[in-house]
Amino acid sequence: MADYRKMWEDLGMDVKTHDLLCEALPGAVIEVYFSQENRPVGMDYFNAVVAEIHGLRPAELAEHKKKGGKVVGTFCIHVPDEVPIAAGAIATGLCSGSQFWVPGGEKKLPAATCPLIKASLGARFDRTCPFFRLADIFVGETTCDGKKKAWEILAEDAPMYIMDIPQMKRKKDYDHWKDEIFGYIRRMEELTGSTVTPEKLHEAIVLLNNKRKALQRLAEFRKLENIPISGKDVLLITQIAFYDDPARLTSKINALCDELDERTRQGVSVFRKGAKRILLTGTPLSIPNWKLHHIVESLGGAVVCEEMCTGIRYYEECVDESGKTLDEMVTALTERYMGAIHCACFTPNHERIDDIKRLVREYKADGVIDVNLKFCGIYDTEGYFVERELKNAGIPVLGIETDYTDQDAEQLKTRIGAFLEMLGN
Ligand code: BJ8
Repeated sequence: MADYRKMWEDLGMDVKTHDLLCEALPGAVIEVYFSQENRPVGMDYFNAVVAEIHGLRPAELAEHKKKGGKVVGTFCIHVPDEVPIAAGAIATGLCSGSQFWVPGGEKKLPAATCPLIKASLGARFDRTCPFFRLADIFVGETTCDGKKKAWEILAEDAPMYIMDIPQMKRKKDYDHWKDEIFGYIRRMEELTGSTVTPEKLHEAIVLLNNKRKALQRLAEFRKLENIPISGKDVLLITQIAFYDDPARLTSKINALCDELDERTRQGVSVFRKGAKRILLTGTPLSIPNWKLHHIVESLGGAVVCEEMCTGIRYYEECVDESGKTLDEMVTALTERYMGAIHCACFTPNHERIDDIKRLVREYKADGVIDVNLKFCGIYDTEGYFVERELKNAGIPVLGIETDYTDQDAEQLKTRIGAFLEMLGN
């Protein structure tokens, strides 16, 4: 494993944390979570990327900065990565999924804040995540109250740009989001000194659509009776897609899919026959949050789909590539980044429930687990409709609330185990 201590020092970070991660990550991550038998060989790349998450990709970002390039950190899938890419910057997802950063966040935020927000602030203020040190600017959005206020605190320590996402999806809301995307283009041009031309924006749209298409291809394998890859592996790949180089990642996913094609021809499944198929819906599962997939699949179930931002919402819809002018392209981005994402921050949000029902059919799910991160009020409240509508449609559903600690692992095992048993696992 490469030594990234020098880079950590240069970034003003705690080298002891670096050593701790070096020791803990490969052991804890690969051996505990990803040591299933019969894993596709194509997962080796993703293992390496996650095992060296504290250095491998950050070193590439540092290199880009040395050459005068900029790095843009984002927290939400409503924010179009095409814009910084078209301006010559690197866009990287920053949502944090580990308890490791939460106590740092609690120094600044009320304890009754969702762990995703606390971990994000903790990672920045405690100087324990290189991505949070390498970003030249953070792009926040006004999706939920916790985030809105957290951005004000983060702005005391780092340059922030805030995008105002509407709460409804009326014509004037689309117009507003389009204006916001134009504002984002101007801010990125100012940051990088490069103009976002129609040619560059088109290139960025195609680049990211290719990533989406590769992820869509991967998801198709989960619809099969014999599923050649675990849900945990697909989740890991999706999480890595938020920060890895998009062109390289696309080729690695496609290479893995070629291997999965061959497995499919041979009828290989990583699950035992009759494993109950579970769809997860709810709040995002940011890296390295694999808790629920690990529990479901260790108990003999198969996670076949995530109706989440770290799942189908991230890649199911492509951006229309037919636009010729900047205005047409920004309209296409508006449609994709507002119209096609059914986050609980919108009211009403019945499209999300329609999506879940459709995905249950497409992925032949036997049951749904509605996951809520503790203190996320909007998803928790929307759970009322989600669970009622699924029950009315005859779809078994289990609602759970969790955080990043392992304190509830035993309780979750019992509840999820009982749910799988009820489904006939
Ligand atoms: S589009 S889900 S990535 S906002 S879990 S921070 S909502 S209190 S993450 Fe999200 Fe964009 Fe929506 Fe997706 Fe707030 Fe809830 Fe925490 Fe959340």
